[in-house]
Amino acid sequence: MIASLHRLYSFRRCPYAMRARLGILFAGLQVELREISLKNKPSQMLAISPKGTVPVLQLIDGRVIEESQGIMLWALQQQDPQGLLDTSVLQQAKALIEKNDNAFKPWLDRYKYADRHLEMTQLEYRQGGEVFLQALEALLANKPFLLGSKASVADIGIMPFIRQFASVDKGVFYNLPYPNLQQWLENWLEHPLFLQAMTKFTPWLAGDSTVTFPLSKDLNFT
Ligand SMILES: N[C@@H](CCC(=O)N[C@@H](CS)C(=O)NCC(=O)O)C(=O)O
Repeated sequence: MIASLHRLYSFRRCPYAMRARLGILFAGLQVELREISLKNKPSQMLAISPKGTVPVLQLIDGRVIEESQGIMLWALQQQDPQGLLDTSVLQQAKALIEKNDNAFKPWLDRYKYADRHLEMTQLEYRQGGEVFLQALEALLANKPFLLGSKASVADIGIMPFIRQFASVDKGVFYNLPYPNLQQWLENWLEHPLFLQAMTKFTPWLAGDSTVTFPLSKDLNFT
């Protein structure tokens, strides 16, 4: 019998939900997972978060965190064995995540769905997004992670979006002059906690038995 757990509404392919799941994994927490389908959002999720986006975390005490950054930070504030919230880089990390969400993401969406945004060409959208890629490339010039020699919340908060940018056209991405960023992305794609964050779950239906994330067999005791 599983004691009461915080409950995460998530969608596997959503980059915002990925950063929330990465936060939970790096914190070494376990939550109840409700995988959703964006086309058929559960009424239980909409009741606690009417804006209808994932991820949403419902805490045991009833509080609801309905922004991915908030979930990531909350998880790592509970425990942070790898120091992703290192105070020496935290403000810089938050600023970089804001840039990702507010400046880069709109270019990414238009690059990905250029056929729905005919005001500019796909190349122009890609180049708009590359301004952020260039900034990341410069940060990675002399260190393995965005803000130093170890991972910070900036890496896990931004990585899912760079993955999505690369996936629009991998041939194009890997031919861009950003070798440090390409290597950084490759390293993250192979990271055991990222692989764990991408575990497949079938969408939750009322009455299903509790599913945990990570699955108990995958819990890390390191
Ligand atoms: N600002 C939100 C954005 C989350 C978001 O936009 N998630 C997308 C999926 S990637 C979503 O749920 N969209 C609602 C929909 O497509 O109906 C956050 O950081 O959590």
